[in-house]
Amino acid sequence: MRDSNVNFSFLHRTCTLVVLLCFLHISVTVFYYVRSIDFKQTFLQHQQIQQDQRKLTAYVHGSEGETKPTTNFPLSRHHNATEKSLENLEKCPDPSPILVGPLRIEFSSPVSLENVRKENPELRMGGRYKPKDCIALQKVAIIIPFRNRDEHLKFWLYYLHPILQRQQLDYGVYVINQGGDETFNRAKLLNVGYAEALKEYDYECFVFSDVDLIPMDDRNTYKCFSQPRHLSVSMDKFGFRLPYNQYFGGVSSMSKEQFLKINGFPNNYWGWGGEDDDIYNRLSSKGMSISRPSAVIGKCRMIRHERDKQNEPNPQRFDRIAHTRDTMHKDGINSLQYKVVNVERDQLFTKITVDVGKSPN
Ligand code: UDH
Ligand code: NGS
Repeated sequence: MRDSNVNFSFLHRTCTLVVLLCFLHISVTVFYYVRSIDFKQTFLQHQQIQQDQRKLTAYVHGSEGETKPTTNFPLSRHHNATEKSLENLEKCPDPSPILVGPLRIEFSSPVSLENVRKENPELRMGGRYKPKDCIALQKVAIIIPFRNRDEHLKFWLYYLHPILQRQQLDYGVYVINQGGDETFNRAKLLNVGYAEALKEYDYECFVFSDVDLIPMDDRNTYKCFSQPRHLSVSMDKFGFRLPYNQYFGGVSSMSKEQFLKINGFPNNYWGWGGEDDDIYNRLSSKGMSISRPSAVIGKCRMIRHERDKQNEPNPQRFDRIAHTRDTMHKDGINSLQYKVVNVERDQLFTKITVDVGKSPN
């Protein structure tokens, strides 16, 4: 009897120990299981934050017109990440360190716009670009007066987009197409370009470029200076020199302030000639001087062409440029009237077709 009691007590203790051990084992297992879930969640959260920040950086570099990425993350976290990305961007160096200098420009083989689009993948709809890694020194609208010069425009886009990107500008290309077949009016189209570009973005600088002029050196930066700038100073067709000292045709740039100081450009020069001299007169009457690159950096090529239809020499031009000082305050950006007929947004440009009316004579 005593023996069986001892056996029972031994068995009881053994069982209690086994139960305790099992309990301990389960507790330890549960403890580690719970910890592993915790860790997994933290890891996933971390990954999600990183992803979120990446999206945000892309957004900061993206277009103003783009829709914001929608994420479910708290606003405060977004906010911090935005501040950080913007803080990290510094102003682009001036001059741009990625310029290459003299360029070979020729017009013998035709250009395919599809190739130009492929070769410039960083362009955004409307011919817009800004550098990814730094804040561009200037926001520049490039305005091209246009009608019926598609082949020239292809060369312009082919050569200029890579140059403008190397110049690290925050830019947009606006082709202002005169609709209808009335006499051409270059200066009025340039006024329209100024007004339309400003509706789209807070541009501070305006470059006015003929469609058939290509710079031969990318150090000729398409931006604005403390004085109005004449950029096409050394054209092949003039033997790489100025045709006369006051010449302001071809390609020029003006800040918004400079442009407004002269009340923009004249609207009443119908046909070829004189409007660029009128602009020169406006600038000099306001005490401004013309800034220019050197004859070496300012070299450019013109695509040879015949005189366009409906752009005959304007017989009134000499009389008009003799009276710029009297007329400039009532004829200019303050009296501009036109109708937008169509807007086409391509990866390489924004083409705005306008009705600018016709000459009263
Ligand atoms: N433009 C057009 N379409 C036209 C007329 C002018 O797009 O029908 C634009 C274009 O951007 C051009 C600019 O306006 O580059 C200036 O016009 P232009 O090229 O006619 O002026 P330019 O002084 O030539 O360069 C004048 C004609 C020269 C004829 C020479 C014949 N050998
Ligand atoms: C001047 C014209 C300008 C013109 C310049 C160059 O005579 O408008 O020639 O012309 N001024 C007048 O006619 C008053 S070009 O050789 O490029 O055709 O820009």
